[in-house]
Amino acid sequence: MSIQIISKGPFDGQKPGTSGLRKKTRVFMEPGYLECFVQATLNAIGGAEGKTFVIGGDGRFFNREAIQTMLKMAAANGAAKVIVGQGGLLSTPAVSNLIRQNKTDGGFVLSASHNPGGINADFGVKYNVSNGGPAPENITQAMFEQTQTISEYRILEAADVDLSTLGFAQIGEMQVEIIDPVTDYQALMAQLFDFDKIRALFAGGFTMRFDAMHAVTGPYATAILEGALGAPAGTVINAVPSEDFGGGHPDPNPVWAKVLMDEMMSDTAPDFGAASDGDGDRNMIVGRGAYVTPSDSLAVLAANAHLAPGYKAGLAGVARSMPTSAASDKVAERLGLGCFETPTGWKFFGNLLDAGKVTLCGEESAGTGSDHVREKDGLWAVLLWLNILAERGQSVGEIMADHWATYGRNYYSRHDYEAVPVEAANALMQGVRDQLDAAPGTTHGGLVITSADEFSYHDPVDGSVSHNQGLRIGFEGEGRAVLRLSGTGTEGATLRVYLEQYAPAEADHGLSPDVALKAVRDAVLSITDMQERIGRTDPDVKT
Ligand code: VG1
Ligand code: CO
Repeated sequence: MSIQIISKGPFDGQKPGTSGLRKKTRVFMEPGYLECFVQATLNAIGGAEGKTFVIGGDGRFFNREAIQTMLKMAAANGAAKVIVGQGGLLSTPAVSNLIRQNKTDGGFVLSASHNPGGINADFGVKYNVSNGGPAPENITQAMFEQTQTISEYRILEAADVDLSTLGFAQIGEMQVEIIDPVTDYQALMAQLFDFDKIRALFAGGFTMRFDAMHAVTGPYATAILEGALGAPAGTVINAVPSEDFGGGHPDPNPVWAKVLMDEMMSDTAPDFGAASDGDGDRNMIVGRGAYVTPSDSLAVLAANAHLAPGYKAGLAGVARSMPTSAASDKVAERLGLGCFETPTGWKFFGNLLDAGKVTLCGEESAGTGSDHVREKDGLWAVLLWLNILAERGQSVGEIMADHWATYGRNYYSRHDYEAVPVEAANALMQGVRDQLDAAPGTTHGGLVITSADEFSYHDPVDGSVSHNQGLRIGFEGEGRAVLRLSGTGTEGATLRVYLEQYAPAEADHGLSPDVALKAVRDAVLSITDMQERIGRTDPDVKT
């Protein structure tokens, strides 16, 4: 076995986006591409000599090959040990947990999350640091600089490791430990939640459907829901991870999880429905006839988390990403909890969690999590909901109605415009940026603008500042619109428009979101000149 030092070839600088580096699978498969990005990452963290890592992925096409390459590179770079999930599988929250539990130096997740998988679809690599969370901005910046200057990568010429058998293997001087992907994660969940109470709920006839969307949560949900908690077989559907997620988008929202949504809105709906994404860090929550927006879910979890054993002492605070609705702020305000607004992307929650300033975090894109790991965690959110349902003995619909009657309702919707030509998307954003200063006091679509700015985040823990994190426009009557460009797309630009309208506790909470948000949407179409700028006003996906 010999270490090969291979020159970088045509690899160009690459900047990780909102959540790691995401590209077309064929790009990652080009000779040297994955290798250069991995080497740049190892260089950026000061090398791999003597270090320990966790590696696993969501099972998409190219997952196994990429892991073999990365193991040989870790060995050639002097790493002491790598922990890998059996079959190459690990969910993002499971990786975060394993990094923390084993005190490793970091870990890699191979996933493009909710993006589709396959040779003609997407692949991705995320690097997480020793606290278990996504690499913070100073590290992603160092990675980017390395990708621009890298001249060679190191790889061991060695046979592939058999990832199908649990136990230890050796590759050069490096030890590889192949572990069951579910065991440690399940043990953590059993500590946080009242499994006996949830088991009794199912034993009493409570029904549920969990759509794993052919992605990584299948084995986790089957073991925990149908195994440990005794839910009937068939509760978990699409439970076997497939390389192309059954040809769909493993994105847990009413559009991509339509089959589940249709069932939940039908006469034969089970009591509770949920879904999760490709790498298991997101969740969708839906009751019988009652879809719960991710922003509302965060607020309900914040108001009720103390009902679960892991949170019975109460919460230190709640953080939400800036585009997420202010529903959780209303809860924090009333309960006297810390309340934080961060840029999009889980990496911005890490410092707040490490400093003990917040216990729960959430994003409007269906990511919810707590200080139990340093990632969002889909199945965790589902189990917390189950624990709350078991304690309260009410339906999801009743819990939502009660929540709105207490805190008011933040009507909310995100409209995505996909594959917009990059120049047109940038021009639209710049057009709005140019109006920000003069906007307050002006009227658009019949609404008076009360505030307008571009969000900069000042991290209260380390003092770092992140600029250009989205355009915010506030309207009279607690309406709000946010505009930003996605950092995870792989084709053109994706423009995200986030619409919000608050209705106080005593107001009507039964409007359809489209109706409640019409005025804010009209204002956005006006201030962006959307038809002029991108030639359309109808979004591709509404969630
Ligand atoms: C999207 C979401 C964001 C999320 C990110 C990664 O980013 O909006 O909230 O953190 O995906 O999620 P963007 O830049 O496309 O809006 V995922 O599940 O990697 O893990
Ligand atoms: Co994800």
